[in-house]
Amino acid sequence: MNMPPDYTPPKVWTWNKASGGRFANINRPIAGPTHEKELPVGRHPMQLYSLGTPNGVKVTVMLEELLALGHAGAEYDAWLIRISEGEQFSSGFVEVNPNSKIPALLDRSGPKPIRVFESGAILVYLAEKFGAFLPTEPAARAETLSWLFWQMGSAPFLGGGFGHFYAYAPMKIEYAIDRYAMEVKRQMDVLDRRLAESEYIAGPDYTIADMAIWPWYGNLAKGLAYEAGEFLSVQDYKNVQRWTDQIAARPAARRGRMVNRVQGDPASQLRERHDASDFETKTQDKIAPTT
Ligand SMILES: N[C@@H](CCC(=O)N[C@@H](CS)C(=O)NCC(=O)O)C(=O)O
Repeated sequence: MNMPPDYTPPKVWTWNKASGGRFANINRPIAGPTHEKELPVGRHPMQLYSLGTPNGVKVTVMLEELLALGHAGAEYDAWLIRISEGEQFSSGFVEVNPNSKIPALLDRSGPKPIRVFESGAILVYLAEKFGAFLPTEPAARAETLSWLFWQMGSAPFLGGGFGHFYAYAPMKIEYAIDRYAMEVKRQMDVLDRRLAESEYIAGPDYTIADMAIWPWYGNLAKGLAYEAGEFLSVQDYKNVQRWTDQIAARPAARRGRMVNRVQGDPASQLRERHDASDFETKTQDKIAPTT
C-alpha cells in the first residue's frame, strides 16, 4: 500500500488555515455568522435558501412534486446561496439554519414564520403539512422513515468520505480511498438488493425516501458524482440503474434538479425560482446566453 507522509498528531489540535483541498476556504472549526446580512424574502408561502447540490435537490424535487399534485401552498421562492462564497455564514442564513448548510426553509404561511433545516427534516415537514409522499399506515411509514434516515446517515460516507478523498483532498491517500470506496459499494449493494424486491425504496409507492436517496445515489449510479462511475463499476447495480431512470423521467424531478443549479448545461440551470413559468423563461441559456 502507498503510505502517506508520516504525521504525529500534536497534543492539542490547532487550526491550520492552509490545510488545502477544494472547499478549504469555507471550512472552519467554529460556527456562527461571519457577517451581517438579511435574507431576501419573496411573495410565496415557502422561502427556500439553497443550492442545486444533492441535498438541495431533495427539497426542490419535493416542492415540485407537491405543486404537481395541486398543493398551491407549496408555491416557493428558491433563493441561491453560494456556499463557495460563504453566503451560508450570513447572519440571516444562520437565523434559519444555525448549522450554516443548505438547504434551509422558512414557512411563512402562518402567523409566525417556521424555520426548518436539515433536508430530511424539511422533507418530513412538507410531507406532513401537505399529507403526501409519507404513508400514514404504520408499517409503510416506518419503512419510509427508515430509508430516509438511512440516507441521512449514509451520504456523509459517500460525500464527506469517498468524494472528499477520491476527488477533493490535496493528496490521494490509498487507505482513505479504499476504506470509503468499500463502504460506498456496500451502500450501493444495499440499495440494489432492496430495489430488486421493491419498485420504490420504501415499497410500491414513491415517497420522500426516494427523493432523499435519488439525488445522491442516482447521480453516483450515472457517473455524475466525483467522476467515479468507472472506478466504482456503477453499471453493475442494475436495480439502482432502473430506479434512477424511473425517477429521472418524472417531470417534477426534472424540474427540481434544475433549481438553484449553477453548473452544467446553461439550459439546465434555473439559478433562482420565483414562479412556475421561470422554467420556460429564466434558465441561464435564456437570461445570459453568452456566459
Ligand atoms: N445533513 C445536511 C447536510 C447539508 C450539507 O452538507 N450542505 C452542504 C452542501 S450539499 C453545505 O451547505 N455546505 C456548506 C458548508 O459546509 O459550509 C442536510 O441533509 O441538510
